[in-house]
Amino acid sequence: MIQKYVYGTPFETEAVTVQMEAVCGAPAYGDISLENGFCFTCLLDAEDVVYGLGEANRGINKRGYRYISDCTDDPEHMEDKSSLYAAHNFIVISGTQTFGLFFDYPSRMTFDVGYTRMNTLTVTCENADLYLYVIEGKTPYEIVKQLRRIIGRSYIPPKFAFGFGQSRWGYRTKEDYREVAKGYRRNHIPVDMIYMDIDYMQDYKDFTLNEENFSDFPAFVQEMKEQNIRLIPIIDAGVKVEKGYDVYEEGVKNRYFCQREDGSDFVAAVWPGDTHFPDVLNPEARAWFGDKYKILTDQGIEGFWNDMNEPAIFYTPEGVQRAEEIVKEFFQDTQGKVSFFEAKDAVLGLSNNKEDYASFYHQANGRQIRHDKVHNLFGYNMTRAAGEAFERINPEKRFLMFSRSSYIGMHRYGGIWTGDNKSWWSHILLNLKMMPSLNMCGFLYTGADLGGFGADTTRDLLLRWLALGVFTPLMRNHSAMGTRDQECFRFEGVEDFRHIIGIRYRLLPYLYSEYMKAALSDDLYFRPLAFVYPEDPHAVQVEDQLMLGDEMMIAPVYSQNAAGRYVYLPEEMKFVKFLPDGSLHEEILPAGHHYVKIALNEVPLFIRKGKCIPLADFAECVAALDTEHLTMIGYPSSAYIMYDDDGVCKDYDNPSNRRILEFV
Ligand code: MIG
Repeated sequence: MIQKYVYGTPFETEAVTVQMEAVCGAPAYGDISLENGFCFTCLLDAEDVVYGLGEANRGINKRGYRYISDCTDDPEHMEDKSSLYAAHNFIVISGTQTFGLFFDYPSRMTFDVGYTRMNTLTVTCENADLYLYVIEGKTPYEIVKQLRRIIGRSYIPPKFAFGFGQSRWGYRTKEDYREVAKGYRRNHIPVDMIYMDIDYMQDYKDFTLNEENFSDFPAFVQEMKEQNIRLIPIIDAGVKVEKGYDVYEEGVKNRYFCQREDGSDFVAAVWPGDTHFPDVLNPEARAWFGDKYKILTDQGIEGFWNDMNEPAIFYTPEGVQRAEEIVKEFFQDTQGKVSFFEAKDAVLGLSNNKEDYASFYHQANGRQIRHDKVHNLFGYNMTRAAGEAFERINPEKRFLMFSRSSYIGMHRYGGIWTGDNKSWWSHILLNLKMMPSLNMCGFLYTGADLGGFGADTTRDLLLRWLALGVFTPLMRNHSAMGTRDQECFRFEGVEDFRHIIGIRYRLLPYLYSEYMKAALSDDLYFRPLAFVYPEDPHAVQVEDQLMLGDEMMIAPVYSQNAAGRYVYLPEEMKFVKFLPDGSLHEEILPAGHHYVKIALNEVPLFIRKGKCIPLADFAECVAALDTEHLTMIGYPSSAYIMYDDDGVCKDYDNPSNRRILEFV
């Protein structure tokens, strides 16, 4: 059962798609105070577990820390960070009392999950203008499914998006792209997508191509497609201020950009230098911005990634002025009234500055609203702009779309990648832990930058991370400019990379099938073990293994120089290892703890008792996959219902999409 409560005058975020009447009175759980903004508190019993918060730091169980929903471009994902790129305000308390809470509030919100006081959950925000959805159910899993039912179906990408993608910030010319394509195809390492980062654009102008490097772009897109490789360009939030640039001119003329209080267009410096932000909260401006994607789809592009949409701000002219005064004062008199630290902070604080976010406005829901009051909705609505435009461009066809910033509701229009992680072993584990939480909030098409974005990767780190990426719907190797080359073919022993990525393709019929089943029934693709084994007291402790679909459990290796790892099996399972010679190691393991050996060039998985999964032959791209001739692995005398379709159209409910595969 779900009850909706209303406080003050909430902003309509359209996170929830089902019409519901708000009820009066106090929720059955916790206490609410409206004295100083909004404050929800409730007591937590010692054994209670708190799930949710989607893209957030730390564990699957969120207890013991403080998380702040405040979409931020911060590439340093250290353990002490409380805000990342997204705001997913859904939590489930599981224990003595089991209930879910979705706070539909588009600005900064703090979740103190036993941080200030170990036994207290406190959720606060500045303005008491929000909807609160209180969800009751027997188990956390049931509660999650109920939330999913009211927020609308998760985004479904085209099937090619389940292939492997290579990305790097710094590819500049056609030759750069050809070299990557060649590196993969010559080495027979499967690949389906190569991502285009900001350097493809002319002066970082959205929807343009560098004139010198990308003459006759449609022919180049075609050239890549002939190798079964799709180019996936990035789109940034800020539109460059430049006379004569049509997107800029149209936006200014039609008042489609966010404005300052005095009505002038707000200026934020990002990659292109000065930019204006399209007012994606205004439906008319959103439609206009979305239609711009057609400039690229008309040239054969079938997918995009939306970046910098927190929105990230390097600095503003006003901010520079503020900082300048402080710094000047400091330099004039280093012993005087401005301290060194104040001066330093004035410069470092130029980016993503609170004051800047409080100095521009949107035209939304028929009124003017200051950006900081709806800050967490920008990435959502930028991606919605694209998603709604794709429906106009070609309603029959699926496009690949994922975003950096997001809010619940955006899950209907695209997936997400988890932003600028590092080539750190701990970030493999963070990647793993985020996945089920993201699924709970509706984000199914997700993945991290495999190998790590910042810092130099190592061969073993990349291999281990890929062995997790095999299972994440978005499987992309991406790295930052200035870091060590990270394409798989740059390393010694390319056969190991071919093998591991090849396993992705061999498993793809199953992974795609489970993704589609999850999306079509508002279910989870990744589940914490405790969702599947609620009666098992050990399952809830496991944060480094996940259930994938109904048949599988995964347990990747995430420590350097480890020859294997410990796993916990809540029930008997079949341990399957894909060995580098193409054969399988299969072994039935009883319930309990085990140490399993897993070499760097092996991919482990576990099949649940009495279940089976299909396996395809190796293929170098999704188009070459033979989904007719599948081998079954797992427990004999079982069957699997496989979902499959053409991967392009939206004919999801066609009964012929489902067939029974028997493992005799
Ligand atoms: O300020 O486009 O998260 O994936 O490579 C950095 C360059 C901007 C941040 C994204 C990253 C991308 C990078 N972008």
